[in-house]
Parts: sequence; C-alpha cells; structure tokens
Amino acid sequence: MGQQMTYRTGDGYQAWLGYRRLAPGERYHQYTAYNRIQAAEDHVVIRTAVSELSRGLEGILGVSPEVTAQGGQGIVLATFRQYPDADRLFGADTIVRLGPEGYAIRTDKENSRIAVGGASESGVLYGTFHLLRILSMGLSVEDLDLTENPVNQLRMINQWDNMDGSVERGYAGQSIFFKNNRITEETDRIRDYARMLASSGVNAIAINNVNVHKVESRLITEFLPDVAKLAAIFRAYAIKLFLSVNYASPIEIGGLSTADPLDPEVRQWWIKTTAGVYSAIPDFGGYLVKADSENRPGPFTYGRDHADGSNMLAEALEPFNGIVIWRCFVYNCKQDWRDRKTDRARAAYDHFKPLDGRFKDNVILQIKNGPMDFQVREPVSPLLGAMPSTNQVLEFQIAQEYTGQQRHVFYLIPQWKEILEFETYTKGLGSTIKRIACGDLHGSKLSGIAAVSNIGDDSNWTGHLLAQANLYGYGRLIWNPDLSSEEIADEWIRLTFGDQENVRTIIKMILLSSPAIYESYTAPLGVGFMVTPHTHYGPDVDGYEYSKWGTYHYADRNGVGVDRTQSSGTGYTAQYNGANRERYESLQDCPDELLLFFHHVPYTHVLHSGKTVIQHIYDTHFDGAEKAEQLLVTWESLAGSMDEGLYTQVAERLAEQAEHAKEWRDRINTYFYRKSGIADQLNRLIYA
Ligand code: GCV
Repeated sequence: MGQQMTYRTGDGYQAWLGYRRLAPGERYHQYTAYNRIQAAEDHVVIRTAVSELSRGLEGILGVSPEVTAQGGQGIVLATFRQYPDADRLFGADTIVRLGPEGYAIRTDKENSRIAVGGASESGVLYGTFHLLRILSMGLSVEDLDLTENPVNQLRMINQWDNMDGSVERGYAGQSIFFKNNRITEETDRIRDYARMLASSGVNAIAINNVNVHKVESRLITEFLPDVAKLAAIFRAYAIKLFLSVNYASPIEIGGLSTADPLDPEVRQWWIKTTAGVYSAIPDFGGYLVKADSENRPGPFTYGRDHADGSNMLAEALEPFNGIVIWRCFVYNCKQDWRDRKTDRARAAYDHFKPLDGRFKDNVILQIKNGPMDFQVREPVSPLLGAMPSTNQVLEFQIAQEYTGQQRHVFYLIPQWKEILEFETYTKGLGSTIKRIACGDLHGSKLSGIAAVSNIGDDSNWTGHLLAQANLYGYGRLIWNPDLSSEEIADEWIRLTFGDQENVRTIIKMILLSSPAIYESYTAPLGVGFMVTPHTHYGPDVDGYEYSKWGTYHYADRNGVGVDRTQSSGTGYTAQYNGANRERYESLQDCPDELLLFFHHVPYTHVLHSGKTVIQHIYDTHFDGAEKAEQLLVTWESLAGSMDEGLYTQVAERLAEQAEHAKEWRDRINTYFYRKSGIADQLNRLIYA
C-alpha cells in the first residue's frame, strides 16, 4: 500500500476511514454472517467498491472477506438491471425512486444478504461507503432498508494548489498533487484523498489553483499525460477531474497576440486545445476560470464581458459535454480608500446580474457564499438566485482562511447550514439558498456546490485534526443539506475516534461551540477583516484600512461600520429582495451580528441585546478569550480516552488558540478603547 504505510496510527492519516477492529460480541457476530462480497460486474468503480468494502470488513472484523461473482450469503454490490437477483430484492418501486447517483441498501435476513444497489456504478460506490459507515459506527445491519439520492448535482472540491508545491491559503503543508513544477509521482496519497472525498459524496475536483500562473497554464497541453494519470485515480472513485485554466492561455502558451474571445483564431485555439484535452481524458469535467479578478486576465481587456469570455470556452467544451465554471469573484482590487462610493460588496451582483440569460447552457457561474470573502460573518451573497436564467454553483471555503487557519478550531457546518437555509425571497417565500444551489428553484440545468479544500501533505491532512470534520462534513452536507450540524459532527467523531460516550459528548461540544467562540474574539458585528495583511492570520485592526482591497471598517472616535444603505450609503442593500432589503436597510431591524456590515453607528448605539456597541465589543472579547482557554481545559478531560497521538496534536493546537485569542482580545479592546475613550463598565484590564 506504499506511502500510507509510512504513517502511524495516531497521526490522523486514516481520518474517518480508520475501520477500527470491533471487539467480539453481539455486533461482531452479526457482521460476520455477511463477511462475503458478491459482485459480478467488471467496472472500475465497482472494483473500487469491492476493494473498499474488503478493506473495511477486514479492518472491522479482522478477517478478509471472500470476493465472488457467485450467489449466496453476504453483501451484494450491483447496479440495477445488471444483476436480476438484486433487482428482485429491491423491486421496481425502489429502483424508480433512484436518480443517477442514488442507491438503496436492503437486508434480506432470510438469506443472510445485504444488497447495495445503484442506478449507476457511482451509486453502488456511495452505497458501499454508506454501509461502511454503518459498520464502522457499530450499528445494526439486520433490518436495513434505505434509499438515498444526492440533493446537489455537482459536489465539487477546488484545490488551490500551485505546481511549485505551494498551496494558496493552504494551512496543512504542501500540495499532494504537485512538486517542483511537476505533477507528483507519489500517487498513493492522491488515491487516499480520492477515497476520503468519494466516501463523503464528492464527485468533482479541480486540482489546481484558480490563480493559474505560467507553468500551470501548460496543464492543458504538455502536462496532459500526467494529468490523465490523476484523472484515472479519481475516475476509479467516480470523481470527475477539472482544471483551472488561464484565460490568457492563447497568448501565454499558444503564441497568439490576443485572447479576445470574439477573435476567430482565439476561438480556434481553444477548440483545438480542448479537443486535445479530451483525447487524453475522455471524461474530463471542464474548466474552472478566475478571470478579470485580482489581476488575473479576462475578457475586459478586449472590451468584452464575462458572457463573451465564458461562452467562448463553453463552445470548445460543448462537443464533449464539458462545462465551464466561471467565478463571480470580480471586484476592483485597486480601490482608493478615499473613494467612499465604490463598495466591493456590490461588485459581483453589479457585474453579473445584467448578463442573466446570456450564458450558454454549459456555463455555470460560481458565486462565493458572501459578497466579500469568506469572512467569519457576512451576509449571503445577493447574487445567489438573482439570475434565474443562468446556471449557478455556490462556493464555500473549507480552508479556514479567515476562520483561524486550521490553528483555531472552527466547525464550519453550522455557518454553511445557516447560508443554505437563508430565505432570499427571489421567487417569494421558500426561495432558500439550498433550493437555488440544487437547481430546484429556477429549474437550472446545472447546479451544485463547490468548496476550497483544506488539505495538504501534513500527516493528518488538515493541520488541525478537528478540521477534518469540515472536509467530511462538507461532503455529507452537500449530499443532504437537511442533515444537522450535530448529526454530522456525531458521525465524524464516531468514525474518527470511536464510540466512547465521553469522547462523543466532549468533541461535539467543542465543535458546536467553536464558531461562536472564534467570532466573539475577532472582528465584531460583521464588520470583517481586521486581519494581518497578506497572511490573513491574527489581528491587525487597521491592516486593510488604507489599502486598495476595498475592505474598510471606517472606525473613528465616534463610531464604526460601513454604511451600505440606500438612504445614505453605498446602496448595497438594494441588491436584496423583499423583507431582506428592508431588514438590512433599517438600523432598527438589522440583525446585531451584521450591524457593522450594513451601518456606521456610534459606539453608544444600543443593540437588540440591550448593550452598547462598545460594551458588546469588550464583553465578547473578554468572554471569547476565556472560552477559548476553556476549550483546552475541556479537551484535557479526554486525556487517556483516546489514542495519545490524536489527543496530543489537538491539545497543542488548542493551547495555541487560547494564547492567540488573548492577542485578539487585547488588540481589539485596546484599539476601540483608544478610539472611543469609553471605559469598560466592568473595569477589566484594557491596555490603554
Ligand atoms: C485564490 C481571496 C484569497 C485569495 C484567493 C481569492 C479567490 O482573495 O485571499 O488567495 O485566490 O480569494 O477566491 O480567488
């Protein structure tokens, strides 16, 4: 098994796929009756399902199962209509309920069989991983009868990996894909990553950073044979491979003098190059593009718009059923801080909304969850749902760029759930983000969710072991947005640490309390940023205040916050519909947690909580730092209850968080005390 053997148990490498041995007992005997795998189909994904199941059963039972094409007892893996026995077991009713990636699992107690059936091979693989979850959690398999379909069509991961081996906004080591401007030959780790992704339901990956530099531009030409090898690894796990491309490739690597999307030679270049990609990788997913954003080239240079740019690529991909995923993170990153009219939050909507209906069918616009940039707290992007005639995909960031960089614990699932449940009123009540993301609200042809990965070559994948919960939870949540944060946390804990009651309770408590704790000691009331420029780690209240990036808080001696109202500010609130627009516009109705995102208020402004803004800042920062310290104490109660390696690595991170939270507390409190001159009502220590 190559590289994975070099990792110790206890370093977290096995993540949620550790398949720890079950002690002999009732459950062990129940499972033993099924320790035989029947699979008759010769397909790469079915072979994967068989090997995953063998590996899991061997881990759990300590005995490797017989694998056979013959009938009899055991676990049957089959696509419908291929294996009449399985069809009979499920019946037509079940079969018609399943979509292309759906699956059913049913126990046939009489014959000691469990059947895992799917409409396609990928369905069988997802069903197999579901069964493995059940077995790993030690649940009964005696009466299984379940069907599952993924809610979202595209369930994607975006790597921000560069070919020099670095990872943009990577907090867990170097790239597992690239090294020294080459694709790595150490593919065991990539296969293990594919396993992790498929086991949580992910079906697409873009392997390189959306900021495509010169060398990465050649991934679609000279590096194709190596890309094809990676595509084969992911194919075996039913994951489609995508590449981020450089919009200026015709110039950069094609020798043309322009990348104008309406230029016939440019179009021809993309058609020919794309055909080359498909001859190397027939099931290639398509292109992911960051254009006219943060100094990346794009159609604006030629006086064209984003529809022109993306449609040109769509045309080249169309014959192969490929798609263009075009990012909407487009804003003026050379703003003058003196200019109070330009509002970065407005940019995506202002650029893209007028283009609704102009995109080809195989273009999807990828929209970040918020209008700024993955802050701890920001409102939901008003562009989501605002283009009924355009395919959209929602973008999350699993990498914790602004949420503690995997040094602080921040369980992201509750934040994502809040976003998915957000009511946009786009088509009246019930127009939630989750209905927009899954394509149901506007009947979109293509839709789904993508997220920036949080993994690197650290032995535990994610730097902070608890950040694995975000990767796992992302896959589970986008498969089914109705799963609760608690359920997902509980699953992940049981699969990773085992079933011990105190371990489950305590880790769940830490995960679920983590977002509020982090939010309370960092930038207050939705104002955002206040981080160290470039690295984005740690406090620097004015770090971005006079910069070109459009991220300001406007704190002065009287007050703080950004006026984004229509009545006196940038007019951003008008991008929302119905009740949202009114709520955000109104100083009285605006929710406390977003107050400073939408309004500039005096420090003495009284929140719904009854506290003044300044007292709220002091209270939350003292409280947050104290709770961060408490997280460590809580974790310490688990000493001796789990593998020591796992215990220690988390303890170390929590210790760092506790210290760092104090730095946040003191910097923010001192800053606002100096600005406002208003004392803390409780007279706590503020370094004046
Ligand atoms: C990949 C933010 C990050 C950048 C990132 C960009 C994006 O600005 O700080 O590192 O670039 O978002 O999403 O394109």
